[in-house]
Amino acid sequence: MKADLIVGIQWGDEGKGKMVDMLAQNYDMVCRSQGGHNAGHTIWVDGVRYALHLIPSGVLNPNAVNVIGNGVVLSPESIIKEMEQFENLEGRLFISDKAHLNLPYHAQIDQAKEKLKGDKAIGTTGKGIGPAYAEKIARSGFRVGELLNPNKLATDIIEFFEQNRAIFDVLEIATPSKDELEALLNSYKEKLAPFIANTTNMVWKALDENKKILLEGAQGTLLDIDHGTYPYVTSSSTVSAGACTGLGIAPKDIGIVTGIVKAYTTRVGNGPFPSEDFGKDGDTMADVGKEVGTTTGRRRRCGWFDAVAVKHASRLNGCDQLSLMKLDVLDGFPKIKICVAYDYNGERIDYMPTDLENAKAIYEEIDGWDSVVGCREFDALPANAKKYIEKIEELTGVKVGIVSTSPERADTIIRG
Ligand code: 2SA
Ligand code: MG
Repeated sequence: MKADLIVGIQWGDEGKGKMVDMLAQNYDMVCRSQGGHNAGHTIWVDGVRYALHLIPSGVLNPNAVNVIGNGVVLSPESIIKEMEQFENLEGRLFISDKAHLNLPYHAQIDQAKEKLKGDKAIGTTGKGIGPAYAEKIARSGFRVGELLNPNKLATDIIEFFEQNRAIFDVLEIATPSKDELEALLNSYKEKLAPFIANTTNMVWKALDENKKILLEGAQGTLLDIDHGTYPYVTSSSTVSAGACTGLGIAPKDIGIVTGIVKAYTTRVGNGPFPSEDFGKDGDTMADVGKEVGTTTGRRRRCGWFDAVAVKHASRLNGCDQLSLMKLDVLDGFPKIKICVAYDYNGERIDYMPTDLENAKAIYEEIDGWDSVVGCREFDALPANAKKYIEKIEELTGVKVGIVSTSPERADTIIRG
């Protein structure tokens, strides 16, 4: 059996949480392959709020096994706190021994570098994601498996600080004391050792045994380190191909790819965003859509649906279908704009240029609708909402297979 994949198509926060939570009920295994605790979503079950950052969403399905793959950067502190929300995780949660550690000094480096950049700052979550991946690529990082030998790891980390003394001095980051570091790493080992595993073999076995596997993407395609709006991106491969390297599976192991898109667009952090709306409409989207980051509490920038970007991202990921989220947030707008092309240095183009900051959105407008809240069948939607969805399909060339009409799990249209 092949593994199904959920991927964010815009700049993150598309509403993957709702979809993954819904779908996780039907899967035997749910895997994360990239990112770290910069990701975040909230899930409500029976009136209880769960905040997830690193633990895959399958944790709320007692029968699912959850895997954190080698492509993730793992903050022990963050995951230990997250784990406290759940009981009996042993045997249901596994962390790759090859995942890289995101340690407290990575967040210090991240924040110090952002400060030095001034108005050129990326607008990171400040969680140390970039520095942890930078060390991985520079081959000087530390991996989760090394937590099993905490005293040796402490020695190696202190040595790393000594080798990089000049850089740490500029960033005003002190070398941790050996005793404190050993105590910290020992406490991580105590909590995490039962969960550390060779997850690659586990995923292969599950594939061979025809288990149903869901691959859960974090952040979004336009934040991809290679294909996103560099340098205003995150530091991992957020596209579907990243799930292969981030878990150790082959491209042919991937089954249905569902791209999650919001019915409008949002972005947190800096960087180009051609269809951003700086007026009243953008504010309405932010208010009605409660567009505030779950990890950092930052207000998200808002704008119209960018069909050029979604078409581009759908191709990168090989999307079989799109899942259109938060359609209800557009309720009551008299006119709805949709970005159909860009004005790029005076020329009309229908593709995403590398220097997106030089692209200006060209819009088409359609008439709005009263309300889609609670619609559970395509035919129950107002005529203009149907037109909007069909327009998206026409412009992107991808079928909209799922439509979400409220935050409620049941308020979802699944089209046959
Ligand atoms: P980083 O911290 O190095 O990954 O930041 C680099 C850029 O990636 C963006 N980024 C995100 N964008 C949307 N959602 C994310 N997760 C949180 C959430 C964000 C939050 O789910 O709400 O709570 O603020 C996420 N993570 C990283 C980031 O804004 C930078 O543009
Ligand atoms: Mg989020």
